[in-house]
Amino acid sequence: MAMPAVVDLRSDTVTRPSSAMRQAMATADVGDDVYGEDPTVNRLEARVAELLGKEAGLFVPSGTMANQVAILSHTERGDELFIHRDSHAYYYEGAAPALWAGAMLTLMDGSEGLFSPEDLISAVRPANIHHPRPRLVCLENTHNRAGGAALEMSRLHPVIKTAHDLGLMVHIDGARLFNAATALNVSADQLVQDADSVSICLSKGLGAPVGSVLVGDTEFVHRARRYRKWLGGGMRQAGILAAAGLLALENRHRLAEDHRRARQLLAGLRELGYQAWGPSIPTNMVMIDTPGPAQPLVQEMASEGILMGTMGPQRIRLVTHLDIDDVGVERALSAFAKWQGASQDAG
Ligand code: TLP
Repeated sequence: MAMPAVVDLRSDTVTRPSSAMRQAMATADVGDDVYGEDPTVNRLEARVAELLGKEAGLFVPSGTMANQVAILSHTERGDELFIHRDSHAYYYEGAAPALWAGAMLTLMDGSEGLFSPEDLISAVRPANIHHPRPRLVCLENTHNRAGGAALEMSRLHPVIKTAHDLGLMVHIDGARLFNAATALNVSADQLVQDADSVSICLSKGLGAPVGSVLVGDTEFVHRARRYRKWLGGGMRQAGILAAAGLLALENRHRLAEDHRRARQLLAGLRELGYQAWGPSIPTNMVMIDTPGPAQPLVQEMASEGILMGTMGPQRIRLVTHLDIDDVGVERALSAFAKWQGASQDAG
């Protein structure tokens, strides 16, 4: 008998390209993108810039490279960058801002991955040769470690305005920006209208195999193009990947389905007695805090074909995406019920 397919809730990065996407990749019109001659890449860059209301775009291999190219393009060595301590560009990018940009990171606190304008004002020190030059604020929407929190404009705007008043630039890591826009019922361009640069990932909930796009004004993207080359991200017939990206953008219209399934998982887990939680405006993630180490539950679930990731020794993350259907949600919940039953019997 065929083994039932694995329900992979580790991340929305695990999706595999559909046959339509593979077909679009196979037939993509391509050229050498380092010469600026790949028509499909050019189309993708223009399309994302248009969707986000910015002048220009740059196709890069990953979300990490998009963030790092943005930081390089906004700063000079020794400049100061203000970022929440739970942000991806600090927490999960292997000290890259220090390695590439030589930036000094000042870590900020605040609920759901966002700090307050007041905290930013107190963190920025006056111009003085003793201090680094304050230069950039990095925000993240949705916020991954905050459980996929969608941050609404009324919360973002005061921070962005304060940053600008203080003479700082603002970059938004919008790896899952379309999830935020969907959950908040606003257009993505509205959500980022005040930001100086924004990156989005095509390879997360949108389902492309590879790729991110960084957008901003023409002059910024010109600088970014140079730094992308610097990091080895100048790709040649990258239209093969951009074709998948263009198709993936259409999947932004179905993200509400992933959010619905995440809500079902959350409700089901709570009913079973798990300490499951989501942020105030949830998207496609559910977190579970475990009373002891998370690993035994992760391993037990894996043996049932349900894969999950951790976000700390006692925290599990579940992410819904294109390849998780209603049956997958049911299968996950029955496996959780089985484990809960077994651990109650043991207790
Ligand atoms: N996030 C991954 C892991 O690295 C944690 C995931 O599974 O969620 N910004 C944000 C907000 C992200 O969540 C990620 C990836 C990135 C940037 C980096 O994207 P890639 O993996 O394309 O470099």
